[in-house]
Amino acid sequence: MKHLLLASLLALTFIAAAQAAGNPDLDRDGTITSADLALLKADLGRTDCARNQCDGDLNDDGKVDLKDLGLFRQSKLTDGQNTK
Ligand SMILES: [Ca+2]
Ligand SMILES: [Ca+2]
Repeated sequence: MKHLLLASLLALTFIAAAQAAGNPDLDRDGTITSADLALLKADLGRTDCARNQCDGDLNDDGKVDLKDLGLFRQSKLTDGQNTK
C-alpha cells in the first residue's frame, strides 16, 4: 500500500512539473511554429513579466531568458523550421 501511495505522489509531481512549463503555442493558433518562436524572441530579455504579461515567459519566473528558450526548443515545430 505504501508503494502505491509513493508511486501516486511521484506521478503527481511529474504532472505538476510538466504543467509548470508554459504553452509554447504563444499565438494560440493550435500549432507550434516559427511564428511562436518569433514571439518568444521578441520578449527575450524582459524582466517585467511579474507586472506585465510576457507570452515568452514559459516557466513563469517573471522574466524571459535562455531557460524559456530551452523549454521552447523541447517542442517540435510543425512548420519544418528549426528552433535556432
Ligand atoms: Ca502557434
Ligand atoms: Ca521565464
